[in-house]
Amino acid sequence: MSRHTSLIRWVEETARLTKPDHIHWCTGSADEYQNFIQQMLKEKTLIELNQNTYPNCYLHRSHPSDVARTENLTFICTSKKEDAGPTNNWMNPKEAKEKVGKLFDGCMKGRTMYVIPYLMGPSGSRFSKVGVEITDSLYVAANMHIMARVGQVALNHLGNSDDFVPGLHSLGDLSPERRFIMHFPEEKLIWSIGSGYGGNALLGKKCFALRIASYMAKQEGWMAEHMLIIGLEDPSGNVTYMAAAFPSASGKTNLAMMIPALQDQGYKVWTVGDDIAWMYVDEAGQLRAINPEAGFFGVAPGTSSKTNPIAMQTVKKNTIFTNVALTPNNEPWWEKIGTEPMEGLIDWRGGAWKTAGEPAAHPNSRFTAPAGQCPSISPKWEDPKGVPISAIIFGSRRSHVVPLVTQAIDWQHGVFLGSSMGAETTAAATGTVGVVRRDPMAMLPFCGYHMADYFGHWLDMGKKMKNSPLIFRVNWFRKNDKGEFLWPGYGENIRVLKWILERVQGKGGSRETPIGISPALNAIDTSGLKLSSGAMDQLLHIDRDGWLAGAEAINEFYEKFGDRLPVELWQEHARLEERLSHAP
Ligand code: GTP
Ligand code: SPV
Ligand code: MN
Repeated sequence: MSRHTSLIRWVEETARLTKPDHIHWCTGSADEYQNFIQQMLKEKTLIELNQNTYPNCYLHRSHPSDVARTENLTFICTSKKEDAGPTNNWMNPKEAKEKVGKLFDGCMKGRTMYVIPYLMGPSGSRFSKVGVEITDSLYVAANMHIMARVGQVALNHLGNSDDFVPGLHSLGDLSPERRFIMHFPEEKLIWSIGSGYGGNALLGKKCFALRIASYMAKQEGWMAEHMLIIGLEDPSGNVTYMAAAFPSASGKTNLAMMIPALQDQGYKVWTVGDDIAWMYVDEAGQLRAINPEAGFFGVAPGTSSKTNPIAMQTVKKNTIFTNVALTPNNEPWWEKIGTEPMEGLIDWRGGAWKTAGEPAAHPNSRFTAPAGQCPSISPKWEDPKGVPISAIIFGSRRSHVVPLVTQAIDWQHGVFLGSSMGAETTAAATGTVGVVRRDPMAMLPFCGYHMADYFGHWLDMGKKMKNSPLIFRVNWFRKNDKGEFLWPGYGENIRVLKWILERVQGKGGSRETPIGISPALNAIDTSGLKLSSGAMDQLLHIDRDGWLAGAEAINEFYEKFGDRLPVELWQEHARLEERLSHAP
């Protein structure tokens, strides 16, 4: 099927190593997708959902020990250890290949090997890139059909070039003892074994579009970021594009599909992407972004027709659900979907749900749905030139200290805000949930090289832009003394976006504070919003002691990078401490 010699050679070599019974080259056609579905139904790795209410929707249950990304088993294998940096796990490439190569040896015996050429980014865009994933998982192949542009479109984009990112994936024996997610950025190669879940196994997503792509982006002068992209339409009909980085399970999909409150004022949010942005500076010095993905791999729990009606409509057809619960009516169910758990509910493991206190759906259960069927999808989502970005937003879960919104003083201060962002951990990765760690630009688990060089790259990119986007820090997750969220979030977040838009337009009341530019009193539109008394004050309050402790945590984090940390960031750190020391 393919005339690409290096691709064919890699497929043959891989087949010799993994020894599959059959090789299937994916065409990406609708028929092929249906064949995959039928085969999984037969093998019982997929369950048919209620075809009247959820046409062409299915449920998959992953192995109970394989339900989230495993950061401790994810490695950046650069030839020099220092190039991976202090925030990544590192293994010597030769050692990695020996160790993991043994696991791949014969791992596909009795199985079919699927070869999936795929395109990340719109067809016809010079910023799109080709990957080829080899996998022995039909679930992965079906998900890739939704998440990327699969088949001939990718080979056409490749043309006569050999420039594709190879990714080898096998379920192996699914044992966490023999699970490795390996990246070889210098060769643009990915090897993943022992997991069938999400970002561990759909190699176009975090492995290619972030870890390998961030490395390429640094070399080639562009940016690969863990960001949603939206167009915010204002009452006059103008659309302003924004990109926003939040850590995993911290609100990107929700913000990207928001139905804004303030309906009477006529704001609308258009979805361009919900997880990853590839950005470059155009000839005019304008930052532009494309969404490299073609689908959404979104968190199910918490999604309801109240919080995210657009997502609820998006997953009503052609969707694969993973690790959600199942109702007696064969419909998907999860916590906070909007209905109470019912008699006969089957939990995510496939047993009768009875354990009160235990969630029926896994906290990291997900849906995979085609982006094109999202009711709020932007008319520009496949524009080969991407969309112009006017604001960059950093956000994370912080119960305390971090106010609802702060504007950075300038690009350099914005890079400081992003690089020093603290975030509470979530169920999207294995490990403890709710502990604060530094998660720079929401990229801690996804940067394919030394994080200090990544910060330097951000500073350099700013210098290439004519009108660099304004940078903001937001926090929807601040809590009161009773542990309740102070801010209603979801559609009400438009009130913060409205202020951000006003700042972009040179309006919007503001005041200087030690941590940056805050909204002036009453500059956030709270019309029609029922907040408990004093909530807004608490949301915007600058907790001086909390920030001094925060500055100390940043100090500790920055020190890990030694001399490699750009001096500009130390400067910003010193300025923050200086301003705090003068604050009342
Ligand atoms: P990844 O796909 O892992 O990268 O996650 P994401 O950043 O897209 O997060 P998502 O939008 O899926 O939200 C994750 C969880 O946070 C869901 O349970 C949401 O209901 C919840 N959430 C999202 N936005 C808000 C908000 O504004 N306020 C509150 N309180 N919760 C929110
Ligand atoms: C994330 O964890 O940020 C995700 C889900 O978007 S996964 O594809 O598993 O990385
Ligand atoms: Mn994500």
